[in-house]
Amino acid sequence: MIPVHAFKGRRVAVFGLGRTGLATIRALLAGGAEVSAWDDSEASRASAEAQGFVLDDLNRRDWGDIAALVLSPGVPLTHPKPHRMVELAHAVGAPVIGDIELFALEIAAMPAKRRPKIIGITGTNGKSTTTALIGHILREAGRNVTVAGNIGDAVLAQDPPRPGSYFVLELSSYQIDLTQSLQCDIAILLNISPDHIDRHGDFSGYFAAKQRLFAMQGETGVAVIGVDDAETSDFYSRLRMQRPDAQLLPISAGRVVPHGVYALGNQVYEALGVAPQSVMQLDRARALPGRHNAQNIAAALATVRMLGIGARVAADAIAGFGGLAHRQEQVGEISGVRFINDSKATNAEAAMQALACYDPIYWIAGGRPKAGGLEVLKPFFPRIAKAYLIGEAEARFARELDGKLACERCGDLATATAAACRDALADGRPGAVVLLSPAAASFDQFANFEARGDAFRALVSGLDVPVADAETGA
Ligand code: UMA
Repeated sequence: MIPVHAFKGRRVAVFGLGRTGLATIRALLAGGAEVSAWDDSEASRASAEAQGFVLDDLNRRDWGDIAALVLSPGVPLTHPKPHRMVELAHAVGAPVIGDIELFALEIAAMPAKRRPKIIGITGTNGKSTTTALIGHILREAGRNVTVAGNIGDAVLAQDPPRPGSYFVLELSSYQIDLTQSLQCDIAILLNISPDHIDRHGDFSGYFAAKQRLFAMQGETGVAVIGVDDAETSDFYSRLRMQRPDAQLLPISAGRVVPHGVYALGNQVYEALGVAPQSVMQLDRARALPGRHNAQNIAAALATVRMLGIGARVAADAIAGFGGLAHRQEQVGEISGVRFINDSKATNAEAAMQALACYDPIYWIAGGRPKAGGLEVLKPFFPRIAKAYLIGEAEARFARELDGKLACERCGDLATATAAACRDALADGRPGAVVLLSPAAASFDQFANFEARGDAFRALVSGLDVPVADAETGA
């Protein structure tokens, strides 16, 4: 845990008792602050109390002695409307901040030579993969690395930074909204498309949150920016004008970008001050297929090259990266048929990324359907040998796919996995994958997307395939 000393001797309100809130309470107490903590949910409060935390109903207490409110990122700050806690804090003039800000304050108070290097990654898609990939490359290069943030582990729950260490932080727009002074040595914006609009009011509010990561950077900070969207490309141009002396690196997954890193065809090139040079072949990165991953690779490569990692070391580390669980994660192979767990794809746009990567596909889809349907997936239908439908979405998906794709209504994941495996082995087509990329939420049959992916992994490892089938693919 990283003790936070900024509020030593003062009282801080902590609201939200999930991963962020509990780590924050521990860090503040260790740094000598007093804490009043609360949560709307009775279950969260009971769980915190069972772990020994002493709570204080922030709805009922006098806020006169509260020096700051630390809000968990999932609690509305401004939209659809500010949470009552935010209004209570505003009424007494207490700043509303997040755990990343507490981390930033702690780092800023350290002597310069003890400070870790901070790499902050944001964007709509690919944040977790890029964060994990940068962490992996740095580790492979022998650096001391901590990976934390939106990827799943609260930053304040990590071991304190050691001199010469690296903190690689995935930062959501919610977290950036609650951060005022984080100076990233390298800040990365991968891409932007409408997301979380409910929490930011509109697209410009959402994009503004992402841009603040760069506004907070010091003069020496490096910016790595994906220029494949019109909006991020404009942002890059504006930043270049505002900070003419700063190191700005454009990255692209499809076109040449001078002074940047880009993927073209099967190659990744860097043009960092000298003539462009090919750094690696994309198909070496087996766990990172597809154009979206080419963007993640380019961003990671640009970042680690700025940190002095050799091109060959970086390329070898990327090739050896195992990928993240539940995101196009290979969980088995039987007679050349690969089984891919993409349970994180809870909507059609996310499933599209995986469908673009394989051919032929035995596609397991369904769960609790979301608005929008499967229309955007139409260009990929020719790659799909057959769809195996499950969950609450079964009837709706079957109607949508009727006449366009061969479909089997399977009800549950176990039935779908067995049926898809049976057909893929029987067809024996080269390159075949059984792909769980549900294009729907998991909550109808599982606790969350992780539980659904874990169930798929277990089903694949327990597949009862007759030896003759497995050997001949017959
Ligand atoms: N709560 C209230 N009132 C509210 C809302 C929430 O009391 O109005 C309470 C809940 O009852 C619960 C607690 O707040 O007890 C949960 O807080 P939280 O939602 O902020 O969750 P944490 O466990 O602290 O996890 C957060 C991030 N969650 C969100 O941003 C929603 C995690 O990102 C992150 O991994 C973690 O901090 C560690 O940094 C998850 C996420 O879904 C993966 N992120 C979104 C995304 O990626 O799309 C942004």
